[in-house]
Amino acid sequence: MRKKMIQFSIITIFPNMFNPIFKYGIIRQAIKKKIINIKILNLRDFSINKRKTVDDKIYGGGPGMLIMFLPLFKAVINAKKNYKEKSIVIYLSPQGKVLKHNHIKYFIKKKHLIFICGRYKGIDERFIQTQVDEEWSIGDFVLTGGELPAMIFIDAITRSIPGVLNNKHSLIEESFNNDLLDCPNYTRPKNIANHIVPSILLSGNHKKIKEWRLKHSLKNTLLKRPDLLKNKKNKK
Ligand code: 4GN
Repeated sequence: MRKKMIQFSIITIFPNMFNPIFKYGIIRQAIKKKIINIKILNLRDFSINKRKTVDDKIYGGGPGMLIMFLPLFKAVINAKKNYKEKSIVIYLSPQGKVLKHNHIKYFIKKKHLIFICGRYKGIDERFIQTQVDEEWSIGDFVLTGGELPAMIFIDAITRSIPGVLNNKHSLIEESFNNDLLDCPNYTRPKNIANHIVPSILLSGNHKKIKEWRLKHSLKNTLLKRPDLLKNKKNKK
């Protein structure tokens, strides 16, 4: 069990979008067990004008608005002030490094992750240059905001923290560890319209079951994601 919790801070103009991820399943339990803590900062609280806006027109013209430097800067100072542990400021954007399962072990070592959720056309470049430590992406597509990527980061990191998932083996044998997909899994009943659970899985022979699972993990990977096997070869 880890001694220190991971602190997540999120800077967003839509704080209520995050309510659902606190309330359900593994994340809810991890918060209850004080393995993680999540603090949401409403960027509008750090607005520098009376109308509480945080965006402005883009220099050089063109459609769309940009989030201003100063509200973001003030929000990050506030996020850092609340926790003395070393923090990393992460900007979520399609220009970031694309998250892969093997990056998660890097994040679970961190004490405090501050996620900046962009909206509109993004944020002032000077904030990225001077305040952001790392720019990350969840994949090669564009969303309306960084909120969903922040939730995905928090979900993927939290479930990998030792002590969060009850079953130690579920982390070792799941998809993507060792760059392989999971094998097919079955539960009751044994027979669904003559689709019968493979008999080895009912045999109780653990060695045979392990072999079957590895074989079908390889088969799944070869059929569905052959690119993962190529990665494996290149690494060695
Ligand atoms: C991140 C943010 C996609 C990702 C985003 C991603 C908000 N879309 N692939 N949308 O991780 C331009 C500036 C779009 C803000 C950004």
